[in-house]
This record gives sequence, C-alpha cells and structure tokens, in this order.
Amino acid sequence: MLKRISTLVLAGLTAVTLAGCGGGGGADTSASSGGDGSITMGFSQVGAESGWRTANTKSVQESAKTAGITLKFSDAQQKQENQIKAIRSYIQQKVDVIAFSPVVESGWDTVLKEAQNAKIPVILTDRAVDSKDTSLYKTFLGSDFVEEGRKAGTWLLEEYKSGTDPVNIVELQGTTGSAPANDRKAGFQEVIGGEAKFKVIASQTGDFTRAKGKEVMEAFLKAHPDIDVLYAHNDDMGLGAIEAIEGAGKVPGKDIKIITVDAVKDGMQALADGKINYIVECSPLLGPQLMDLAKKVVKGESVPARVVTEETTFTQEQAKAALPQRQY
Ligand code: GYE
Repeated sequence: MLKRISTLVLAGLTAVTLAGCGGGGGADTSASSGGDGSITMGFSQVGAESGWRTANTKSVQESAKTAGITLKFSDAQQKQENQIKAIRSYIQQKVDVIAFSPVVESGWDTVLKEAQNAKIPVILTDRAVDSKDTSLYKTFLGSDFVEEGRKAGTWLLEEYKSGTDPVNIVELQGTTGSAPANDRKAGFQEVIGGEAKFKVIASQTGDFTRAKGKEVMEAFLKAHPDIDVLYAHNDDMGLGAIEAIEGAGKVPGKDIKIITVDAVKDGMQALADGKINYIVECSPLLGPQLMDLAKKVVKGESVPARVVTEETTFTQEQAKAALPQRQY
C-alpha cells in the first residue's frame, strides 16, 4: 500500500515537472496531457474514397469533440507516403497519441519505431499492419475482414446449393495491398474454394471507388459474356459496377447477382431496390471506441491488443426494414 502511494506521489511529481518544462516547444505543447489532463490526438485517415470512409471520418471527428479530445486530422488521399509524413509531423508536434488507418499492410516499421522512441502511443484503427513487432502499437480496433469474406462466400454457397452448373464469378478487389482487400479475398476463397463449380474468372482492383468499379466492370463485361456473380469488396465499387451492367443492357441483381461489403446507405438502397443481392456489414462507426481506447492508452492503462467490431449481414428484405434507421 505504502509503495503504491509513493508511486502515485512520484507520478504526480513527474507530471508537474513535465508540465513545468514543457515550454520550449511553442503553442502545441500546451495541448499535451501533461498537466490539465487534456489530450491531443493526431489522426491520419486513408482518404475519402468511399461512403464508408466519409462515415468513418465523421464518426472520428464527432466523437473526439464529445470526448473532449483535440483532434489533428489529415487525409492521405490513399497514399502511404502521405500517411508517413503525417505521422512524422504528429511526432514532431508531440501529440499525446497517434491513431491511423493504414492504407496498406506493409512498410510501417520505421515510422512506428520513431513514434515508439518518442514515447507516443499508437492505435491502429480500421485496418491492420503486418509488422512482426506488435509492441509498435497498443491496440488494433476494427472489423474481422476475413470473416466478412467468409460471410460473402457462405451466402453464395447457399444461393447455388442445388445446381451443378458452373458459377462464373468476377471479383472487384479493394486497394491493392490493403488489409480489407487481402482478407476479404482470402475469406471468400476459403469458403467457395472447396467446390469446383465456383470459378473466379476475373479479379482486379477497383481501388474501393465507384469510378474505378465502373471502369473495371466495363472491361470484365467486354471480356466475359457469361458472368453470373459479382463479388465487390465494397458497396461503392458495386454501385459503379451496377452502372456498367445497366450500360451493357443487363439487369443487376438478376442477370448478374451482386454481393458487396459495407452496408452504407446507398448500398442498402440498391439492395432494397433489388440491384444488389446481399451485403456483408462493415461498421465505420469506430469513433467512440477509439476515443475510449485513446484515453486509456494515454493514462498508461492496459487495453486489449485487439478490439473487433460487431457486425451483421443484410438480405434484400432485411435492407428494406433497416433503411429508415440507417445512420450512414
Ligand atoms: O470497406 C471501404 C473503404 O477499410 C473497412 O475501406 C475499410 C474499407 C471499406 O474504402 O469502403
């Protein structure tokens, strides 16, 4: 007990001392958690590529406000080099905590080491990194993308359970090298791979955007007259592809069945309208949990190494029922 008290007193003294000598670094240091308990978070967002991303950004910004956390926000426009620059600038500004959604999985060790050396805790949100050294970040908050891919595959298995004819599938992948693209592909393949009738006849990236989804689907349609199913790694690419399918004189949802991931409002509307057949939900509303984790991490409290987002799936009927209350 005595030991605990003295530790507490010591911790208090250290905080005071730190606050006392924080003056050298200009205005930003006043925002640090040193004395008054306020927290500054540097957040590096992937970009603004999709409806999911827009909802995620809004969630992060609103929950920072609610939690009383000062947010320094930057948009990397889907470029890793921009994220690395942003993280370095947050280190220089001595923020209390850095959170980011890594655009791709690889290549983060150097900059994460720099944050660690500067004693700034890092939280991964939404997407993971493949660093072997897991001490480089405190926790990873986000979805299980492999499971999402499995759910997409499971629906397909059920939908085609009675026939033996080949099922020709085209796949629109997310951003090359990103965790959701890698994992949604793997989970889907794991489930459908066991049955020879399922054939992925083309698979290409659409970079998670509507425009790219449309463009790549147009090329798929030209090269393959016999597409039965489209699996798109997000709603936006699926929505772009719907335009391409209609442009080619085919009926989305009927001539070509469509499975997507996310369940943003526009996707849910297309599902309710019968243009998409099934959506696997991926929740972008990570802000409140992220702010809770940030407060704990800054205080030095322990947090779980992995926090998995809860999510569901939607059929066309379920989309009709859920749409009126859909927040994003
Ligand atoms: O599914 C997609 C977005 O990382 C989970 O990124 C996220 C994905 C989401 O562009 O729409």
